[in-house]
Amino acid sequence: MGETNKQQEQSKKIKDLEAHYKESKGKTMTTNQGLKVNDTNNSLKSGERGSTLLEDFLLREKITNFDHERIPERIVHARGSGAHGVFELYESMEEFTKAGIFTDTQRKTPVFARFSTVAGSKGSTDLARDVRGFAVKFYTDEGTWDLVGNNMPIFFIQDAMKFPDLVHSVKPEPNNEIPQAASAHDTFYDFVSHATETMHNQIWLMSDRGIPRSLRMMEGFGIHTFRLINKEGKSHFVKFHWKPKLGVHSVTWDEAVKISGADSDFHRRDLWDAIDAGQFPEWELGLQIVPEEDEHKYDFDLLDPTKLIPEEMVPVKIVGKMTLNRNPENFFAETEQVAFLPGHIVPGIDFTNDPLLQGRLFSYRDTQLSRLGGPNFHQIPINRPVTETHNNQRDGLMQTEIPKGQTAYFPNSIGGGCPHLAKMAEGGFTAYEERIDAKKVRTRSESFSDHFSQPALFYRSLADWEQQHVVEAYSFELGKCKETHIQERMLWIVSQIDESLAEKVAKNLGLQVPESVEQPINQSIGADADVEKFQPKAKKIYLDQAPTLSQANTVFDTIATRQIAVLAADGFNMSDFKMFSEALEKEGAIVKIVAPHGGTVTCSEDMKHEVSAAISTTESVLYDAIYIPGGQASVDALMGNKKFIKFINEGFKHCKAIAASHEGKNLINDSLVKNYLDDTAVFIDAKPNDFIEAISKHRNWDRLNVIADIPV
Ligand code: HDE
Repeated sequence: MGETNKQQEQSKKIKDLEAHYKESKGKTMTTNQGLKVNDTNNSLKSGERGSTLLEDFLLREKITNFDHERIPERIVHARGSGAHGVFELYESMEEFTKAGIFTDTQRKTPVFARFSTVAGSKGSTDLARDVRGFAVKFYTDEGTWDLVGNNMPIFFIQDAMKFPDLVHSVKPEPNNEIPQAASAHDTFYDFVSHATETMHNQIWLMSDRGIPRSLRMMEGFGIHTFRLINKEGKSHFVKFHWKPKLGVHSVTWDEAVKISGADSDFHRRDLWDAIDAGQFPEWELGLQIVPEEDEHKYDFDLLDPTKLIPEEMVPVKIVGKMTLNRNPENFFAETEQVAFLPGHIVPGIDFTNDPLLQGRLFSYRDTQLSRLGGPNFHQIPINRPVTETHNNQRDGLMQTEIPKGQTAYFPNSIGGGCPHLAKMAEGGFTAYEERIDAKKVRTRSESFSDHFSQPALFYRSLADWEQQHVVEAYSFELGKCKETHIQERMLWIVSQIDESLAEKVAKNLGLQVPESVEQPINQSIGADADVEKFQPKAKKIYLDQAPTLSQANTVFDTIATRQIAVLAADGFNMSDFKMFSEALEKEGAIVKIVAPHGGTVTCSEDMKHEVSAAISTTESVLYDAIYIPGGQASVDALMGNKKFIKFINEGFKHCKAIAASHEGKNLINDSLVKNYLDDTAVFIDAKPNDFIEAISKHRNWDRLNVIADIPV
């Protein structure tokens, strides 16, 4: 289906937005009151060299507007990137839900997605080790549904009450506002080491999931258990999963650090460029459905947001696809002003008593009131539902609608009883009638007390290279802590997940794993809580391994949108270049010439080719693979610039595929790669297909075991 058709399908929201777009091309400049402006360069003065006059309303309007351009950044998830798209359903799920979005396969539901880092400020780097937000606003015919999730299937804490503590601990420390966008500091590990419920999300954060290759290559999760409600009012538990068509891939920490310097907008740019080029990112939506009767069947509590349901126990049923096909017109108006509320659900979807979810239902509306300035934030174009809205809520800051009529209350007769209520049969929302019979208590359920079985399952399920990355991540993060008692406390806690993991990290820190620590958890429960109930227990093994948790088992069948650096200078061999670039581009990869200088380079057939980046302005970490075509003059020129050698060594160290043709191998022979020519992702005078196959594997992680000696 072509782009134009797809865009027509999401036309409801686009049309709505179009009513608000403003195009200044060909227009005369005016003030906000519509006055035509004759001079916007000079203020009104008492004489050519005199002081500025209070009378100057043009200056005042321009400057006051500017003075108020910023709104408070989000307290968490401040840095984000958004895009428009469409959701299409593959098959009706009416057995489980009456939600139109899950029953009407003809429907193309417009969506707006926003991806974010959590801890950093709005201007921080994309490649911080962090959880990523994965929030999707579905503009459905029954009202807006916001699925506000993350790229990891579990959360740090079990109760909303602890969220401010968690966030205060990970944010820059309050005395000196250091460090920015980083969990590697004392306050974070002080907090998490006292609240062991955090350990599951904590170890996911230490894994490669914390440093994605692309926002387009991450999974998304609703995390909480929600409910689906069908026409008969029957409820099923559900967890929501987004599966990227490009697979789940990450960079290495060394790359993440370097990307942050080379291009701190790496993820934002990658998303924008892919959509701009028509290579629309796609995710399939999957449901993990559990019958109500099975609520207590598992070794963990479905209401505990620090637990996932392994796909090996309850498979994910793929039900539809989201395609992001349109970049925003204006970052502030759309990506910054979009307001997601987990409380935005539609008939057929409902909440559970997950105590974290329950707290979120309050927090998000509350935060928008100060972030977006008042109760009318739903009238901002990006937040407007595609359905009509009518109620008796009135006035407030920035009311942009003009409600007509004499009545703003219900019930009424003067207004003809309008707006009237909707029966359930007409789509009226009613909350799921859950039976409640309980005491009012301030406590934690004992069924939430197992903090280590799932982190251990996660670690056991990782491939060797993934485990090695976790060791390195813990060594880095704890190594950055200054307080030895916090490092030791963490080592003991990590040993509860996996002893060998703790031993390896301890060795890197130059410390010992302690035999025990004081009060592992009681500060995180309650002064009078029965601490014994929450002490670490023997881990439950309900699965030996859950292979779906490992990125080693993701999709490896495409090189679409992969960035290939072609190292070339004047005189490069055109037939080599043509053979490789055509084969790569046929598979959807992006071929970019990296040359000793900017502008153009001339090939062996005397044609000029545009240079994508001069070597002085780019780094290997911005590419997925490297190709060096032949051509003596070209290769001689490359060999004269040591940065090309660094580029190759570094690409090799980061386990990327490297290919060279004819004289191109001389450059390889000048690099440290010459010692590893039998590597399965190094190709000398090979066919493009072998190279393509290696790129589709993302990285040759086996290389990690043999290349420790390459300094970069
Ligand atoms: Fe959020 N979270 N959160 N969160 N969250 C916010 O809302 C909050 C939680 C998530 O792109 C804030 O509009 C509390 C879990 C995403 O605009 C704030 C609790 C999950 C985004 C807030 C949580 C998330 C936010 C800041 C514990 C994954 C960005 C600005 C009860 C399921 C959405 C805003 C966007 C944003 C509060 C826990 C995901 C402060 C109190 C669990 C993706 O309201």
